[in-house]
Amino acid sequence: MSEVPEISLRAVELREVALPLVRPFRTSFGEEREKRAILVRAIGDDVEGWGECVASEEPRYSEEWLDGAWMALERWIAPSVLGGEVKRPGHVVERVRWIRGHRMAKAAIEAAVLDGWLRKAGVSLSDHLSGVRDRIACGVSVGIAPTVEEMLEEIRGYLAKGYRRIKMKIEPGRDLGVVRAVRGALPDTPLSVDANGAYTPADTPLFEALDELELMMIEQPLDVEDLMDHAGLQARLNTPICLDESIRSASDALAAIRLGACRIINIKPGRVGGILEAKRVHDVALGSNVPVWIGGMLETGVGRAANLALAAMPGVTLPGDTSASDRYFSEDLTEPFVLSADGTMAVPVGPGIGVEPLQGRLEACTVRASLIKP
Ligand code: NPG
Repeated sequence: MSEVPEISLRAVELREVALPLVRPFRTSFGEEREKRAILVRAIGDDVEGWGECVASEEPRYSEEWLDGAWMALERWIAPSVLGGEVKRPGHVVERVRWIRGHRMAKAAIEAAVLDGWLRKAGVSLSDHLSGVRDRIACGVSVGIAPTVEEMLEEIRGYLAKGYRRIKMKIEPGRDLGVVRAVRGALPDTPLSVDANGAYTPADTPLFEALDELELMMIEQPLDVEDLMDHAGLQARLNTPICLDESIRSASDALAAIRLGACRIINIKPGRVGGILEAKRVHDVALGSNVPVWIGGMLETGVGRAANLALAAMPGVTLPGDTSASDRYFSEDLTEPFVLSADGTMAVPVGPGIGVEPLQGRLEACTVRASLIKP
């Protein structure tokens, strides 16, 4: 960036939004029927920026949950950010460093300040992250369905739209049989599975059986804390293990790679505490020739736009859970993101994340709001 702009942050607005999902999303953690998210608006003197907090309603995916993130933002994070000068996005990280954890909440405010700062500079997030592509390949994540037939019907619908990879959620009892049936019906489709940490090393024979099914990857088979066990399992499998929940920072990524705990990494900015840390995870992986892809947390258009910009980075060589708006919502909060028939989506080119919530939609979806001033 030739000229470094500065912003002067005046206030932070939080909004909780609720949007019905087009179909329930079931994982090994449970089922979601509605998307609830906290949107953060960074209000500067002459510019505004938006970020989305991906904490779910219940602390199942990680320790964070929506109401806890709201409290952390309101009580600690926003006041810390507003308590001193924030002129650049890097200042946000410095100001909240004393607060332990709460990565998803911190990431949302960093994203909002980064968006405002880039809007002022007239630079897109993708350019800021040294993105190398203007369209990205998209995959789709398929929740656990009551029957194989229903799962296959949903998968065929996504393939007809052009999605380039299908990720199936698995849980104990709904795993090998379903995956075998889908692989049998779709021998050439790029398939992966995601266990969200639902298994233990005692399930190694199950993974050895899945290893025969030519999957692109097995995502987060074991517990979030078990890097050593993942290394032991990876040594027994040809299929790459992809880590998601276990990678909470660039330093976790380095440790996992050095231990041989994974051969692929899923990057989610919320999980690692921000877009800037997500870029560091990418850089660590690229330096070790470990492919990465951008995950998804059922984001509205605000979070999705940032994910698409991240997906333009050079090391993101696998299709992500960066699906089109209509996979989640009949009406998004922003102008919808649309999949092309070739299974790609355009990276936003406007300044910052390149999109904003539509005012009417935002008002209609808001369930609570809070304005935090210094
Ligand atoms: O397409 O945004 C999407 C969803 C992708 O499967 C997906 N996300 O474990 O990665 C995951 C899962 C998830 C969703 C986790 C919501 C937590 C909350």
